[in-house]
Amino acid sequence: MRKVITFGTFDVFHVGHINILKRAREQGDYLIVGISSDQLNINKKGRAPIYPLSSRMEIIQSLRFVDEVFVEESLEKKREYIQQFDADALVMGDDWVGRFDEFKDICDVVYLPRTPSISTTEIIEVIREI
Ligand code: C2G
Repeated sequence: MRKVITFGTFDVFHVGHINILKRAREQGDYLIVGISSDQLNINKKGRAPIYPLSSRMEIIQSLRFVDEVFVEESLEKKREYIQQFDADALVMGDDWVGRFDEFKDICDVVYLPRTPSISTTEIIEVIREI
């Protein structure tokens, strides 16, 4: 069985998230998703997520092409998570291209094209202007 791991905040869930998770699952037989903790999102983006971790986890865990979810506490722990879950491939959107090449010694590293014209940041901005 080929295990795939991916990471993200998946805040204000949208079709771009669906697309990356579906395609990540197609890279193998079992998809594990590391979901950024609220504090990690504050560190990464300078603000708390709109949806708390528990809601983001519930949404992702409910998808038929996701097999397992866990909390991503730190960006620095990727190697540890890949090994802990025995992942054969790490999949990320191509906004992260090159950033995880250091893990090619323990698994395949695959960057998939992002879905154009949609992002959580843009959704928040549109709502703000209403
Ligand atoms: N994504 C996508 N298309 C979009 C928006 C997002 O393919 N239009 C992908 C991103 O490339 C990423 C995943 O969806 O692979 C999750 O995106 P975010 O929630 O924005 O994740 P991020 O906060 O960048 O966290 O350790 C890595 C980080 O935790 C990734």
